[in-house]
Amino acid sequence: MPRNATAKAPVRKGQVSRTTKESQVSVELLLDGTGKYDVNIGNGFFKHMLEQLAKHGLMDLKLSATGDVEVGWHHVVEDTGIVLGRALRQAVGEGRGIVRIAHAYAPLDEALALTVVDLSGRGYAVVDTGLTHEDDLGGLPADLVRHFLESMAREGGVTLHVRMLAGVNGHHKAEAIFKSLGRAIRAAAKVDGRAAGDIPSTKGTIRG
Ligand SMILES: [Mn+2]
Repeated sequence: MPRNATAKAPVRKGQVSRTTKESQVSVELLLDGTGKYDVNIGNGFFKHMLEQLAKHGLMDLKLSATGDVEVGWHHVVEDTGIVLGRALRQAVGEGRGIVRIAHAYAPLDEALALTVVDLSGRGYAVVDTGLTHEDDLGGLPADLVRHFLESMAREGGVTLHVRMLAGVNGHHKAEAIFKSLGRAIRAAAKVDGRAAGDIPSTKGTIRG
């Protein structure tokens, strides 16, 4: 019998809370979930985006975020990216046996987004959302999508590349990004049985 054949796989979970003078954010993330979500963030559009991430990532996500929205959505959205990134990093852990590098295309009507992730422990982002100031994201400034992705990648130890390959409508473009991000993370975090629990790096660590 192979070693650990009867041992239960570890629960890959991240649980992080962060309170500052600008925001209070808490995240519970189950990597091997079924796409259930319970998202409480005052912005309806951004809630919709985070739900896409959970649903298409097959991650169970419990998230609540509040803050100084009287100055705009900047702090709450950025800080949500920070905490979600930390929770993801915690859930990935040593990354034993994971695929590590994966990509996903997601269309939404005329919009087509490509996301490539490397769960490398190296937080870096090159993000082209294709969004402009004219795009109507239900009260969310479009540039905060980029800021969120960059914050999440940095804190999550994720190397992230996002490209908008086609698109006209702002809502479609943003939603295509979050769907492709969810699917790319899902594919990268998947455990490949052939990797036999190895850490997927010749360096021996993806912990940065
Ligand atoms: Mn900022």
